Amino acid sequence: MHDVIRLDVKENIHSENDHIADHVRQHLSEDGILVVNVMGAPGVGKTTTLKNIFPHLRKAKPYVIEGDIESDIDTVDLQNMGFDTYQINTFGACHLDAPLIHDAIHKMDFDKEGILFIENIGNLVCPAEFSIGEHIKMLISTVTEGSDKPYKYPLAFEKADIILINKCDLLPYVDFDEDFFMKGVRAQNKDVPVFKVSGKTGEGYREVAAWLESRNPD
Ligand SMILES: Nc1nc2c(ncn2[C@@H]2O[C@H](COP(=O)(O)OP(=O)(O)OP(=O)(O)O)[C@@H](O)[C@H]2O)c(=O)[nH]1
Ligand SMILES: [Mg+2]
Repeated sequence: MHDVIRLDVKENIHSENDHIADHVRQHLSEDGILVVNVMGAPGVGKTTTLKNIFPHLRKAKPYVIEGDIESDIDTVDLQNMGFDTYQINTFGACHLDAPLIHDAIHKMDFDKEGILFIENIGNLVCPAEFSIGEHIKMLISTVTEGSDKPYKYPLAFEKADIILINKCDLLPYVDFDEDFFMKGVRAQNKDVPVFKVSGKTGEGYREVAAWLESRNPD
């Protein structure tokens, strides 16, 4: 039988990631680029949200980094619409990290002040734990996911700077309890702004775009 040795680990396991994230944030701030980390479960409408926000941006040029485990479907879609989009594939990892974003931004050309939207891997757990150099964490939830998500996945809701409730066109067809959802959100995050949107009707995105454009990348 071997002796068990206890080791006190004093260094934060995220410290190297956070150091690179700070560098990414500072670098892009100096270029006048606001960085938005777009998070949410698979299929909540992250890419749909980007497509709907972009036409409402009055001054900021949109840039996109698409994070997927595999495939470039969303990137090809956005490039065909004329948006500067860079693909990252993690081939297994369930979230993006700061070193991946650091490499990506050095391959991109930021020719104008704007907003870099980083669509994280579809996942309501891991992305919330890693800083990737963002100024804003934008969490997308949907009425089809159910109103209990803030209670079951609290970290994502706690860390969000803005929350969108998407697919509101489907409210008549699903049992989404908005009061229960908002009670769960407020238990984690007292002040976060919450916007109801729909990629089907286009409602809500003008207000989201205006809110984003009112933020400073400092
Ligand atoms: N009815 C309805 N469908 C929506 C809405 N938003 C997105 N969808 C549909 O939901 C599906 C997923 O949308 P995406 O925008 O690809 O979702 P995503 O979060 O980017 O998905 P991943 O990148 O795979 O994680 C698509 O079939 C969309 O057309 C909405 O507001 N209402
Ligand atoms: Mg997508």
